[in-house]
Amino acid sequence: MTDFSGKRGLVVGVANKRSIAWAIARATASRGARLALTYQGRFEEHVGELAASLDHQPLVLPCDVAVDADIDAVFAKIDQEFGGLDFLVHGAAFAPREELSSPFTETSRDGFRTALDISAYSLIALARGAAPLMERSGGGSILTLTYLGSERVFPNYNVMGVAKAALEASMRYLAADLGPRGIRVNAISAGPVKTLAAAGISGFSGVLGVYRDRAPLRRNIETSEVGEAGAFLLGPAASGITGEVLMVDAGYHAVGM
Ligand code: NAD
Ligand code: 0WE
Repeated sequence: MTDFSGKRGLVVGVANKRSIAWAIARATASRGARLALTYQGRFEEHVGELAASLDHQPLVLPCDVAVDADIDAVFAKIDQEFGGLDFLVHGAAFAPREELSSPFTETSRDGFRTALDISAYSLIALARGAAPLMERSGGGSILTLTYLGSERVFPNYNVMGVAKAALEASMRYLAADLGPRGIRVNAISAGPVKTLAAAGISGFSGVLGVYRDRAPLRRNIETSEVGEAGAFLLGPAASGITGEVLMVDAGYHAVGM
């Protein structure tokens, strides 16, 4: 089992205990990592309570990933408190609600901009902030969360599918750019999980049911399984892996019918 003692990580995208980013935070913190958790304004209380439940008390910082000054402040604080950074988990995604229920052809310019800004560009901005701290620490590992809707059409996933395609391409370009500095960049493509982000999707139980019926493992995944795979990609066992999308979806992606 990977040891994260002495490792410092930043986790972006925890809203509550069901968040996939929280599962990755737990998997690394339970192996000794010291964490900084960021929250989006309205989740301050929830994230503060979760943070208090970890072994090593994490830094808890506000960060709206659409705001460059927020991102700058996060890395300034991490530099000051940790003096470096070993890993980054990116789990922020958002598209305006109406974009996930209207016909795709009705995607608005503003909805497209928001979805791509929050869900894809934010990885680039966070990687840029993290890179100098990681380089100073002798390298690092960056992990983002994606979904199969980047490659295949799922009803109503719409502009989020486009944003995830941009996110995965950004992940590969970052891997190429940061690899020479010892920084790896990867993604986990998770199967559907009933998180807060999913609760806002009408027909989500239907998606869970289709996966349960058709996935090779004949079940849905647990967030803890994404946590374990995340700890693998973030840790030394994955030292030769970068620019990769690891499917953690009970095998659903492999099936044609
Ligand atoms: P979640 O709601 O727990 O997490 C989404 C996070 O995005 C929240 O913490 C929210 O605060 C954050 N966020 C949104 N806008 C933000 C902003 N402007 N600034 C900062 N943070 C912002 O849901 P989740 O399912 O754990 O989602 C985490 C990631 O996993 C997302 O990238 C999502 O696309 C991906 N994913 C989810 C599923 C699923 O079925 N739940 C499947 C595959 C991939
Ligand atoms: O990435 C996601 C969903 C992300 C998301 C969710 C919301 C709901 C609330 C982004 N923006 C918003 N905006 C809101 O207002 N997933 C991978 C989960 C998901 O969403 C689907 C899925 C799956 C899986 C939508 C349709 C079909 C499948």
